Amino acid sequence: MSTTFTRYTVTAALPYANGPKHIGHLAGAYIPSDVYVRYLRLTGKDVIFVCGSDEHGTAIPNQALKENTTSKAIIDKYDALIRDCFNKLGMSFDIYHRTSEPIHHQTSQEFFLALYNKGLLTEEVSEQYFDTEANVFLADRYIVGTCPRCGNTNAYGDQCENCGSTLSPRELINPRSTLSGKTPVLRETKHWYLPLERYEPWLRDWILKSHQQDWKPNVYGQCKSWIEAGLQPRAMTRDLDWGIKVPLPDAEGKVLYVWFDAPVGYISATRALFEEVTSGNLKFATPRSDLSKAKKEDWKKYWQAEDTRLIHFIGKDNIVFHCIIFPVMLHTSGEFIVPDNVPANEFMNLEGDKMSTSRGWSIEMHEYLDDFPDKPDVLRYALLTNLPEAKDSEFTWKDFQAKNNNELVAILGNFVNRAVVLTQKYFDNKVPSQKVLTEVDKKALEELELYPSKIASSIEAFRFREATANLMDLARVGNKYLAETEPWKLAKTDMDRVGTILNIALQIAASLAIVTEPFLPFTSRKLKNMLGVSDLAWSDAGNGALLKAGAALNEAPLLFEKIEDERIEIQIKKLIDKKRAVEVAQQPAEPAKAEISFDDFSKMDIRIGKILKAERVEKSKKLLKLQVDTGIDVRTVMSGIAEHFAPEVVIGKQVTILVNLAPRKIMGVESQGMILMAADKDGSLKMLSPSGEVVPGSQVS
Ligand code: B3M
Ligand code: ZN
Repeated sequence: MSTTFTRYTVTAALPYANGPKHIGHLAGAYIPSDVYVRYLRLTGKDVIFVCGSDEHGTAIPNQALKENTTSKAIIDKYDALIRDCFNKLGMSFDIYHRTSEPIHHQTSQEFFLALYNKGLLTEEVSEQYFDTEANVFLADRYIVGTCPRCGNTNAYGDQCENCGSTLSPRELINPRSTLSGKTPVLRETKHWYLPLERYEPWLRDWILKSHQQDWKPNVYGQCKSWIEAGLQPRAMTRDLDWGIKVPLPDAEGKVLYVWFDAPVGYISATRALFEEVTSGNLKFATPRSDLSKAKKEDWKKYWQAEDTRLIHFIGKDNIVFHCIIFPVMLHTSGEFIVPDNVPANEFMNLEGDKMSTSRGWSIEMHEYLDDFPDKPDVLRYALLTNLPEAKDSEFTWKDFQAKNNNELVAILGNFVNRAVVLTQKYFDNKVPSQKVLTEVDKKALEELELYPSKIASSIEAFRFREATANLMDLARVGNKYLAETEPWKLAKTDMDRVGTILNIALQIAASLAIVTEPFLPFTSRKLKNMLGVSDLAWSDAGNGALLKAGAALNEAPLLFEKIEDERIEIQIKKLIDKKRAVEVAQQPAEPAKAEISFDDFSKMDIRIGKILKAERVEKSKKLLKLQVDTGIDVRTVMSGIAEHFAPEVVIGKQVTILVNLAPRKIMGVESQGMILMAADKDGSLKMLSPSGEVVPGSQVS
């Protein structure tokens, strides 16, 4: 398209505040968007970068149910966690907002009403499951029943976790409500729909015709198949008690669909940014460029002016929402621009398997930062060199280590270090001057000049992997130059020559300080400090005379440090342990045994006893020989708990004992009863002790 853009609105998908986010999310939307925006800022572009927590949808109350707390507590907890991680990883949002904020509720309701008042939404009554006891319509996740495909009796209304089928609540056999356990009834409910099918011609024209060339094939392909499959009306409201109220009189108990309100969140965040900047009260905003002359209403320019370039960074599971549903909303409202590009990434796998927080196979952002707090750039680099841009990619800890040791340390760090340390050694830490240039020098300077535009065009084409590779290649140019010229060998004979070489090496380092900024912002800052430069623009990169002769350099700490095998092995083990722990926790409970009568039960004489003595049994790993005061008598019990409890630990403990079990000979000793234990899912045993000391012989009933 021929539009010339004068400003940019860049968004990164709003993460659901229902749990921690993992490094796959970083690789999908966040690190690429941050590189892009940092680059735009360095080129002097007018750009805002907005993001925030997505705090609605059933994902939030679902998590509250799991953690036995409120939805509000969930969003507060995970918004804070995600916000903190993004910050530590250098995400340079102008604002990181929250969809629970009043300004967002207002913006979403206004948006909905605008469409409603123009008659752009259709009303439809349908039947949905209703829990007559809890008095609510049930979201898909609140209905369980038997899977029609595999017979799993605990399938959810939207999915069976046993066989992986996608389901709808009406397909479940014997549905029951998770709120009351009751069988739900079908009840009529009214919802408002966005008739997507009406926009098919517009979508065909806008996406299939106009963006065939510039959208990534994975994104374009998904849009095409959606459009070609035939678009359907999509409900924009839900029966739910968590979310933004539908602003209509006859919509009691209804909220906006989370995929209606969440993308509007980008607009609300922009409004909030300009409100905060103009009021001087910065709560969610950290404006990165000078907005001091901005007016409150300027947010409109970033969403309504045709010369604004809107770009959404997302993961592939969000394509339909950002390329079809939200654009239709924007377009049909008649007030907003639509995205010019949606450079969605595919998924990043982890050590040979899909990354998944719920299955425990993931590296959460905070887990990484806890273990490598001083290495945000190493993660950024490892992800950038491995982004799932065209197809799914894979993160492995070995690769992470190799990227750090063989590239960041051995190439970039090593080059910068040699240039700076030699300058300290021979030139009192001041930039030496360039004298006569040889062919090798000229070649190095020519290469230096080419790299920034090479990197820039990769970034502009959303090819961040390639851009990162180019960046490291520039450091390679520097290393090669030093290896060829060997200034350390000339120090005795030709100081002019040494000065010229180090000057050129330092010029390359200075350009690296600029071009690393979007990718490795923490490293870039260190490097700039070292070289005593600041406030450089992208256009300064490639300049072979950026550093002036005589300028003083600063302390030169190492930019990167080697990561030893041991640290990597710890991480791999941690991952395996975490997955195992989740599997254990998720094992379903054993099904109930056959029913018994009260008489059956009362035949058992269960008491509280006290262990007086405990000793190991020769030739047995499992048995402890116990003397137990049952209140009736003191008797011997052989108990298979030796692998779980040391004898000295159990002495003096009150335990639950079945006293009228027929005696049995075990390892030649008569055992006169049975100690009752709880077997945890991981196979460990726990004693059943009364919550307060009781008299031995007390009956359990
Ligand atoms: N929260 C889904 C996700 O995190 C959703 C994105 C909203 S972007 C407007 O994948
Ligand atoms: Zn199933």
